[in-house]
Parts: sequence; C-alpha cells; structure tokens
Amino acid sequence: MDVAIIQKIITQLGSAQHPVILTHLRPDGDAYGSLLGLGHTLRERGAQPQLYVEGGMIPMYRFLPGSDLVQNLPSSLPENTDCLIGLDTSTRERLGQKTTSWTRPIDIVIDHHVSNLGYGTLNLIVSEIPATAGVLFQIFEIAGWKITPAAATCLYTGISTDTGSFRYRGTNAKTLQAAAKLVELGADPSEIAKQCYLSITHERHALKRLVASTLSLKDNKKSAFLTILPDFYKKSGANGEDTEGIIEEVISIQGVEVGSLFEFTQDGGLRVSLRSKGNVDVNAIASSFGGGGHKAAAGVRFAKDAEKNHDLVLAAISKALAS
Ligand SMILES: [Mn+2]
Repeated sequence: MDVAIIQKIITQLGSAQHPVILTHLRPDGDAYGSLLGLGHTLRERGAQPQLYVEGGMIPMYRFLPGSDLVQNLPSSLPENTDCLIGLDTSTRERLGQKTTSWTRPIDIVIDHHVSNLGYGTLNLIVSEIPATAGVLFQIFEIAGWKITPAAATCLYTGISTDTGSFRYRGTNAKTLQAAAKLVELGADPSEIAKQCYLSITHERHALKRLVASTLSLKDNKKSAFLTILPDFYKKSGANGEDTEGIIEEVISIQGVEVGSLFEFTQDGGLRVSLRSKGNVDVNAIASSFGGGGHKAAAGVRFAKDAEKNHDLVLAAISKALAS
C-alpha cells in the first residue's frame, strides 16, 4: 500500500461533495459491496454520492443495505460531479460503454486486479488484498472514518464473495482481521452467507444443471471445462448474471488444476472464465489473449472466432500444465 497515494485519495474523497462512484460490467459481490461500502461511508461524512452501474442492481444483491441507491448508468455525468471514482474495475472500458463519452477523467481508481495498469489520475491497486472492499476497509481505517453497520455489511460481502468465502489463496490473517472488525461493526456473517450462497433461484439452479452436463476433462484430468450455449438461457429461464459461481463446479473437482467456463454468446463471441487451484497462473493465460484478472481467477472476452479461440485457450492451458 502506497501511503502517499492513500493520503491523496483520503484528501480528495474527504472533500468531495458530489462524488460519482462506478464499478464494472456484470458486477459481482465485491463490485456492489465496494460501491455501496464507499457510498455509505461518504454519505455518513455528509457528501451526496451517486452510485452507478450498467444495468443497475441485480436481484441477488438487493439484500445489501442501501441497494436502492444504485442506479443505472446515465448517458452523461451529472454536472456537479466533483470526484469520479472507479472501483474493482481493471480497465476503463469495463466501467461501461456509456462512460466512454464522458470527458472527465477518472479521478480515483481503487482496485485489487493485478492486471490493472492504472487509468485514473490517482491509482491505488493493491493485488495483495483479495477484494476491493478490503482495500476500501484499509483506507477507511487509515482515514479514521466511521464505518456504519450498513457499510460494514457491504464491505464484508465484498470480501466474502471475492475470497470464495475465505477459501481462495490470498486469504490471509489480514483478510480475516478485516472481516472480524467488520463483524464487530455490524456485519452478520451467517445472514450474509445465507444471502450469497444459500439463496440461488430455481432458474439459476436449472442453468447450473445444464452447464454441469457439458463437463469435459483433458490433460490427465487436470483441466476441466464447461460450456454455455446461447439457448441455455431460454431453456433455464436464467439471465447472464446467473453464471456467477458456476465455474466453482469444475475447480472443486479433486485433481483438477485449471477450470474453465466457455460461454458462446448470441453475437458469435466467446466469454472465458478461468480458475486455478494455485499452481497455474491463469492471469498469465488470460493476459496472453488480451484479458486479465488474478493469478487464481481471470477472464478474457473474444468478439469473434469463438470456436477457434476456444481451442486456443484450451491449448494454452495444456501448455501451462505441461510446463
Ligand atoms: Mn473484486
């Protein structure tokens, strides 16, 4: 953590009256948790933050306190904006198509993706902390800002979901200390776990079953992959956001070192998610195709040549497993 940058961020965040906070497309628990965790904390300090995300709030995370504060991305930035913040988002494009026409630069980027090159005026990218919500927690601690029970719940949710419920490599004593503090401040671990892990919809479960039936294994059963075809959504009644967590189905298999999920999209594109138990760096694989993420969890999207790229990614995984 770069102390000088943190102090600058604290000064700028602390003086903003009308900050706008953004996060990435297809938001997950850390995206929403960070967005709302920062939103609550700045509101507590008297500011009037606007919280935007492409598509607004998805049903699964509506349990988060203040979820009605999250709005769909507007086509233009409010005129009184005095600080523009991007959270948990590794590239400028991932903040959403609509934001590309905004002329204001991103003032502050706070993230934990190792692939983030820093597209903000101030960039705090801490890849040793396994969730952006955890980076925010550290900032609030250093600043001495009050973390309300609502903010604690949102930050805890971000840390819990991005660490796979404190299971992934990268979870360390500091992660658990942050989680413990957030529980002391009002986060309820079992209620959050119930909402995040024990509340999947029947549609999502139907999609999971369809996807699980596509399981293929290769490289001596060290590589396992799943496929999503466009008609799976119609068959299951599920939505795009319901794919979150499906990849756990493959990486959870004994002996599998790399799990991948290939989603063939309606427009002929391909979305690839990669997970590793830790011996293979999937960020390196994703980066070689223009994607990125973390060592144990990464992704890449292709606009075309879905079949060809599917085979190329599988070949890259084989090569990494053989080395
Ligand atoms: Mn994250």
